Amino acid sequence: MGTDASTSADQLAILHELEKKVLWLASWTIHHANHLRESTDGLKVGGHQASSASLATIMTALYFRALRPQDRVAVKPHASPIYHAIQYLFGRQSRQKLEDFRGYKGAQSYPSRTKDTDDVDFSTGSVGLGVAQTLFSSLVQDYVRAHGWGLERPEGRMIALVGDAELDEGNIFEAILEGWKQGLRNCWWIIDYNRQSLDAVIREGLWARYEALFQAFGWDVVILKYGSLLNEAFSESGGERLRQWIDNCPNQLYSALVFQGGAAWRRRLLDEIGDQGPVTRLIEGRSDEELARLMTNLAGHDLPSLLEAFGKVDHDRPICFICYTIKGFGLPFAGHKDNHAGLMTPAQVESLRKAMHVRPGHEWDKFEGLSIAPDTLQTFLDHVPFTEGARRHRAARLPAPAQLPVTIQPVMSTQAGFGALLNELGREQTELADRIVTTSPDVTVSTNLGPWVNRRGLFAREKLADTFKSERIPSTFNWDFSPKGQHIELGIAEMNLFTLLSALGLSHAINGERLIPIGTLYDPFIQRGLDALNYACYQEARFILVATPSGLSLAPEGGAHQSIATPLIGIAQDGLAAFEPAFVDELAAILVFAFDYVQRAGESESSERNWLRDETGGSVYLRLSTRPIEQIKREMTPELRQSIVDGAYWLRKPGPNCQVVVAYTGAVAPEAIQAVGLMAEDRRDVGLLAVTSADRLNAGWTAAQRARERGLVHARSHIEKLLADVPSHCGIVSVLDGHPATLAWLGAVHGHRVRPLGVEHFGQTGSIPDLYRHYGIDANAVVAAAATLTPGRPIRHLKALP
Ligand SMILES: Cc1ncc(C[n+]2csc(CCOP(=O)(O)OP(=O)(O)O)c2C)c(N)n1
Ligand SMILES: [Mg+2]
Repeated sequence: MGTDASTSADQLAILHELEKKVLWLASWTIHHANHLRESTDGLKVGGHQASSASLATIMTALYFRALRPQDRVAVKPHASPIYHAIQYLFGRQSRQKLEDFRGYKGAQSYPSRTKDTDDVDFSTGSVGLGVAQTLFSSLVQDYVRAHGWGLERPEGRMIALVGDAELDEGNIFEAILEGWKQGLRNCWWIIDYNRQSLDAVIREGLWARYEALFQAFGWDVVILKYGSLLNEAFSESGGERLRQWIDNCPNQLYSALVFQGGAAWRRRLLDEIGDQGPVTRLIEGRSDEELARLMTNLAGHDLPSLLEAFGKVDHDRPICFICYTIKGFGLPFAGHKDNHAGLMTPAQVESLRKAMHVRPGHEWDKFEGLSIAPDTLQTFLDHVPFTEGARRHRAARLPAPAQLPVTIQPVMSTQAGFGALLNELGREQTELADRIVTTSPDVTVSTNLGPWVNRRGLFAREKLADTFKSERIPSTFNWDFSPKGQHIELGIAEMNLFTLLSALGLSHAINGERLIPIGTLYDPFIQRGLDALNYACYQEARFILVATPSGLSLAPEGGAHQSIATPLIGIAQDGLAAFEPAFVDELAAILVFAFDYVQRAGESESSERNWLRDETGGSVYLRLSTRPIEQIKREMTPELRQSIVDGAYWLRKPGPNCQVVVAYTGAVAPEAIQAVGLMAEDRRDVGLLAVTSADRLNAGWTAAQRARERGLVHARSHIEKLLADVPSHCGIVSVLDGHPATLAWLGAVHGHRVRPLGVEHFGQTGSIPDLYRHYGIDANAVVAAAATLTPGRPIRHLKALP
């Protein structure tokens, strides 16, 4: 259905006024941030001014006319001032925040879902990511509706306002391909084809590559090149010649002429196509100002063309609009190739002010200088379709289970445990299980999601049977697709995995329907999609990331596949609670916590128990392994469960005369346990600390210190309590299959000496024992570290190190 057929002349007149106002407010916001605010830090807000002007008309057409409340938009990062200006006119953005643009708690430089308060749908900033996010959000909308949820709400369009240079980012192309595979609908990408990037003017003829590319992947392509003034001129006598000239004009020259203005246009045009006949008349019939206006009347700055193009869409196919625009349109540096960092001088702002009829002191007045009565404008704004309806939704929390049943084999890996746990979940018809969506970039089977997928099926809008099954060819996995399936299979693109997790993990806010997304990949490939992961966390999307195998356990397949830095990513990534369990019962306890944690959205101070702000919730990262290890038969007590979630517990509590503590994380548990055994005769009361989350331990410790510095003298974090009774002369040997810095800080908690063992180099292939010996994280290396760290008699079982 078209958004609406036609726009009346009165409405068009109002939209023209709003277009001017939006450009003024955005320009003034930027000027204010640079020149007028007291706290101006000397860092100029380059980028915004020219980029914003480029999109002013398109965004006016969208927000004041074409959009509906159910539509969701990712706005190109540097158009943020235009976005905030529009929201200001809607009464959803405060003057204070505009005055503080880019300052502390002010309107954000790039639109931010979480930090802005004016209803931003998708954050943008790292170019390319917001664009892809709209595509995946559209797939998630289809997923939700195919499962019969939220059908009472209208379907929205997912729209990205895309910079032309933004299309250089590879993640966009990965997304387009995936969108084609998944039958993408309801997605509009509106390219701001200003033919300029940050540094320069872009290549000639890019539009033709885009057109072919988008069409190849099933998108409609709508090229909006000429505005209504130009189209009228083309129909005049001599107009066709003018059109040919424009079509053949190189981007650089066009930009330069835009910058130079009417007289330069005239000279050039007369030189090149002047004929002393109709063409010359067409040019000479216009003043310099009129000629400049004509030649810059590209469709991206022409409200009637845009309104018509957006209004007449009556289908749900994905559309790429290529809108010709001019970077800096309406401002003095329009078209200049250096304008990305351009800022208007105070004198230039003064002349813009005059042109806009804005009196000094009235710069922020909504209707100042407009020629239509304020009442009429306000009434129009009050009835803009976009604002008439709920936009941000909420969804209730799903009940998370108190525990997860699973049969633990005597020897088992955490990855196998994960598969078994999900298989059990898939067996039960619970609300939680029904809302779980799994996804994986072509490693579904090798990350042990197979049994879950067998139970719950793959998702596709159209049913597609597994031919192997219908042909009765034996296969372990049932690969049936249906609209009720709960696994989204992706191609091998980790960027897409994280962007999809971001979209799934925001479904409660965007679709009002909660999903519990679980994504799996091999741990080293987190780095492949790290910016998209960071972006998902920044948007506060909620998901569970299962990264397996990790560390050296992948090395037999190729030394370059081992992951070293990921435990540090787990510590450093905000919004992501990282765990690395060693045993399957720990994993079960962590998953129980995760199902609840990903749904929390509370506001509270840190809890006195562990000094973590657990009420706010977040996403969860589980670093797992394929290494089968002997499991401990034990009862899962509430205390143990809590300690696992808090990040550590004593597997062997150190005695009062303890000389050495071994602190380990993850798959090296057998080595740590063995080392403690080997030392027992020669070192007293050795302790063994199982660290299930270096991330949470570290965060709690930092928070407790901060609390004490603020006067809360009794604040104690979990790790401080655990290590409180360890004598100060005791040494700590820490060990993990990952970077040693992950646990090295443990010594700073109470001043114990630490020898951190871990993996710093990569590239070797071999069996796990070979590699643990090679990198010095086997039992012997732990014993050697302990012997060196703590005085005492030689440790009998120590062998010479290689
Ligand atoms: C991933 C990433 N790399 C680099 C940048 C820095 N950057 C910001 S805008 C920009 C150029 C954008 O050009 P375009 O998309 O054409 O937008 P325009 O400025 O023309 O409006 C660059 C390189 C960024 N924001 N994100
Ligand atoms: Mg550009």
